[in-house]
Amino acid sequence: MPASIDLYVAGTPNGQRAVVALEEMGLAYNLHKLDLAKGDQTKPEYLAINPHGRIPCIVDRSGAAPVTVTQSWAICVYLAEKTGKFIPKDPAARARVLEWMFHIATDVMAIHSAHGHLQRHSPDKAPATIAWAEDRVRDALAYLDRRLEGRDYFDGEISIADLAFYPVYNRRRGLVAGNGMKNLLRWGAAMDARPACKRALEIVS
Ligand SMILES: N[C@@H](CCC(=O)N[C@@H](CS)C(=O)NCC(=O)O)C(=O)O
Repeated sequence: MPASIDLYVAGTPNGQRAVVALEEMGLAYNLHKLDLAKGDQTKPEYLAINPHGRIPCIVDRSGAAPVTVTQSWAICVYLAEKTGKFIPKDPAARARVLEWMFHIATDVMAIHSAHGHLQRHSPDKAPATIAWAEDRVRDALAYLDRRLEGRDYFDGEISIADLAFYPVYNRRRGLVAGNGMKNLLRWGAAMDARPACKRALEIVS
């Protein structure tokens, strides 16, 4: 019998984030891999599900009416609330987890993506611009490293903030190790040791 959640995804950090959440929360799902290079995300059948033509997207048919959620961060929050896992119930603790998750979603992810784009796709590959962006990524990671001093996770127990950052960390292992960010390395080793995290990166690599 098919699972009640359909996941539309590709092997990017944003896509992997949804897989990490589903795998860590132990939810069954039907995997639909899209080939972004071939433009699967622009086909009418996919645009009928997510008119923005982006991955990831889930459709949860477990309730009276289907629930469609786009935006990998919103998917993490939705699944955490659905399962009661990886998000605290106490409002103050919950606010701190969301604070860290949205810090990563905005301040970290924006420059991570921009740097990646400049490096791989910008026509002029201007060295000074790329160096500036890399420095900003390093600065963003260094702040996370400082946050993890004396802490196992971004706030309290492991939460969606940790799950959501893991695919970005996976792409930035070189920068983290190269700059001796020991707290992030310790955190990364703990995340790497989680079977669900490992599985997620293999499912959509
Ligand atoms: N903020 C969104 C970003 C979604 C997004 O841009 N997805 C990219 C892959 S990482 C995509 O679908 N790109 C296809 C395209 O731009 O045509 C999220 O976190 O889900």
